[in-house]
Amino acid sequence: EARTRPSKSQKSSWATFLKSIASFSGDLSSLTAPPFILSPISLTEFPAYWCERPELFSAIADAKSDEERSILVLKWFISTLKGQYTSRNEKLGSEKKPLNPVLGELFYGYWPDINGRGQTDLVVEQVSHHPPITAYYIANEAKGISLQGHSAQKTSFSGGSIIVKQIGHAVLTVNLPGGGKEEFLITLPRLRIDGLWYGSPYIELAETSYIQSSTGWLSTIEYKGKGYFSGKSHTFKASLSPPGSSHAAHTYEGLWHQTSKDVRTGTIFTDVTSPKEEVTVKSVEEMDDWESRRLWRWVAKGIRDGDFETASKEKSKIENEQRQRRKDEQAAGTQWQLKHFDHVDSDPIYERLGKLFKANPPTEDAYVYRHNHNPGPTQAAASDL
Ligand code: CLR
Repeated sequence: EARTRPSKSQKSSWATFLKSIASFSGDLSSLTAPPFILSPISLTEFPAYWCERPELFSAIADAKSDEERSILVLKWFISTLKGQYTSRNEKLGSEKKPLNPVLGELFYGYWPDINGRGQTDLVVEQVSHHPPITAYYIANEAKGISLQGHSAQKTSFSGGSIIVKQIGHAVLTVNLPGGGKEEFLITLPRLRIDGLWYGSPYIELAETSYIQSSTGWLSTIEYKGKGYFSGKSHTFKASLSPPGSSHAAHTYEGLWHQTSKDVRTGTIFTDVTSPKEEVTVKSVEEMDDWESRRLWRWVAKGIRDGDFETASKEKSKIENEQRQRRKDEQAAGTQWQLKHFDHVDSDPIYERLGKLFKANPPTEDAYVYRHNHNPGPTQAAASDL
């Protein structure tokens, strides 16, 4: 639980790092950061944040109307934000630089079926290394709910903060009791990484994100930090409007990392002050060589033990192996085959639902989960990593 406070010698390496990000824009993952800011966790683990309150995810299936379904989706979404954006500060002392996944890196897990909520399964694959893109599929089959999405980032530096534009989107699909399905297009907020001067970075959310249902209901979520709506950090306001109307039927506001209220009734909307439920994974011994925790095992141990020499030696091994793999593929004229996802240049769901709220950009690519996957020949050689 020790809060990461940089020492004197760390301060000079931090200053050098800050200078390098100030004159940089694009892919932060490629910058070398000072050891004290390194996290032992790979970005492929992050999609698990979507389901750390599994009962809110499964509850979406029990909605009695389109309106109620949109309310429950918004409630679940807001309740994921604390985990997504503040959990490293709680666990590691500050926001840190995650391990940059290799192409083909995998992360699997599940949340068990408790009290009839159904089991929820998670599949994550690193689908690109340059630029880093992570694809995920989360499904509660018993309840007929799934979330498919991908995540990439564009970073820039402004006013002493790192600005992170999230690229990618998620689609939540709900099978309806009477047959048919409802889809929700979820766009992602912009992040600002503050606290850089003090060497203890943390995230603030900014601007607006949307959840557009195929029924027409639309949630518009506005994010503000210190000194805006309420003067507090991590503030949001959300409004939910019915099909074809811009007049809100419901508005909610509060702190996404604590509680929020229904503005009209004054009742509690979200409350994330109780503990969340981390994803269950196999032990490292049982994992495949491409699974994140096994792949990064010795690097992560080095970082955790403060043995950065071992960490960087082990990291170089992985990177060299990857470089060799790319060279071999080039020489053989072959291409890396994704294991669980198919890339599409333009996502028809994004285009169709994005139009309803004038999404910008009007079109985006997507990684579609391949239900009956057939591991390609490249994966057969995975054990020689
Ligand atoms: C990934 C997708 C998740 C939400 C999320 C949370 C934190 C973000 C991360 C995403 C992407 C990588 C990120 C990270 C915070 C810091 C880190 C932007 C969007 C960058 C690469 C590291 C910056 C280094 C500083 C801490 C100095 O759903």
